[in-house]
Amino acid sequence: MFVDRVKIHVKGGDGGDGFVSFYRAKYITHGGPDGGDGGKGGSVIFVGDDSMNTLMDFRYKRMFKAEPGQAGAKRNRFGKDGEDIIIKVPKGTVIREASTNKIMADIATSNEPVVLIKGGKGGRGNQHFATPTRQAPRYAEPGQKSKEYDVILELKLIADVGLIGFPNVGKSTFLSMVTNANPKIANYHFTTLSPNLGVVQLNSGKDFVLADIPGIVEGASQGVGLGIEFLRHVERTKAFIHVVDAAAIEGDDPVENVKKINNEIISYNPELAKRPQVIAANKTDIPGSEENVARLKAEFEPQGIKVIPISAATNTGLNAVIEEVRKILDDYPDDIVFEPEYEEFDDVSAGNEPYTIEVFDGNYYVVSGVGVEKMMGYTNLEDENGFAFFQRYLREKGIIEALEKKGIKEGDTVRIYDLEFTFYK
Ligand SMILES: Nc1nc2c(ncn2[C@@H]2O[C@H](COP(=O)(O)OP(=O)(O)OP(=O)(O)O)[C@@H](O)[C@H]2O)c(=O)[nH]1
Ligand SMILES: [Mg+2]
Repeated sequence: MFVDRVKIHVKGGDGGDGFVSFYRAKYITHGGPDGGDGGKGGSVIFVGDDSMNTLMDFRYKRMFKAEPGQAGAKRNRFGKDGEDIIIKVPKGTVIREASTNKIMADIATSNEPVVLIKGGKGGRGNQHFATPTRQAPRYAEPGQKSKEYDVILELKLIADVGLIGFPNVGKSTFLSMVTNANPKIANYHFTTLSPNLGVVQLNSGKDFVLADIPGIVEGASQGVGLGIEFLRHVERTKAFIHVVDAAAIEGDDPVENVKKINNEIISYNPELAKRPQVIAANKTDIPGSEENVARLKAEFEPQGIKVIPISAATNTGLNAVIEEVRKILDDYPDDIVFEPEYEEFDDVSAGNEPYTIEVFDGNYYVVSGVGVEKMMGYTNLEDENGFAFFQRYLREKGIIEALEKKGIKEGDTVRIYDLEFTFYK
């Protein structure tokens, strides 16, 4: 079975919490802080695998979690790092965030692993928070939370050229004649039930991959039939061979048929209008097809689309089509890769990020939350202006007010991730 779209759940490992403890031994009553750091959480990593052709493996297993980091422990012991989870997918798999449908990554051609979700950092133990005035800190950093998402995996086959056209026009016959593929061929619609790939081998060594895209009918882009399931596979192809039945065996008009298929493709994805195509006017071994070939030429050649009469069944004219397509590919050397559209903080609607304030010893205030952490990443706190900017942010977000409600006084300490400062009005 050809499975090319699945929804799965992925979760990064949270960082382990830092630990609060104090050195204890016989005769030593007030030992220094010795709470160890938490371990780093595991990351969610995707890698393209040449031996996979479908997403079938994901039909039964849908939860993928990296291991969390372990908490630190007394006597400066570190928590163990969580293991990464490595998810193998066929090359050509696009990963989308399910609720926004935005592209997070494209596991296209590279063999490099892609980190989709980073594991959370481990929190630091209380030994890091001792200062001359605070020798027994009862604060340790919590582990950083990682993220989790529902994602959609979508396989977009990696083929250079797509064979498109109505059912029964001879696409599979074409594929079988010019490549090593061995598809089923029969005189009825929907003989081919899933996309097929074949390699066109050329003496020049400039081989290319050809995909037979079945199932495109009128309305396919709106979900009629199975066509929409297969349309995604034309998105990476750099050119189309548009096969049409020039003998009009089924009585419909070849010129209209070409227009209908092109409309479906463009309404599926308007970008596809830019892909060059060659029209392969097939079944010209059948008498009476000359007139339709002439009509196709009159209609499409003025638009710059070549019409080449062929007979796939008798292997006539196929080389001319291949040569024409090879020329087009020479002008489009790069693979089509989908750029990520999803930003890590997209899920946080600006302005109402939640934050938390914890109070230790009545004078040590710890602020945390994804919004503040992000803001700190944006600001250069070493710089005076940067620090003023950050203070303004705290005021505007109501964090200063919230600290005051919790009872903060002048001279108390505020800690926000790596930043520690004394509170003054
Ligand atoms: N006379 C003639 N018949 C052909 C030619 N090419 C294909 N056919 C016949 O047309 C019918 C359909 O061919 P297929 O290659 O299965 O067509 P397809 O476009 O792959 O069809 P689906 O998989 O159903 O979408 C078969 O009976 C073929 O033998 C040709 O050049 N001349
Ligand atoms: Mg077929």
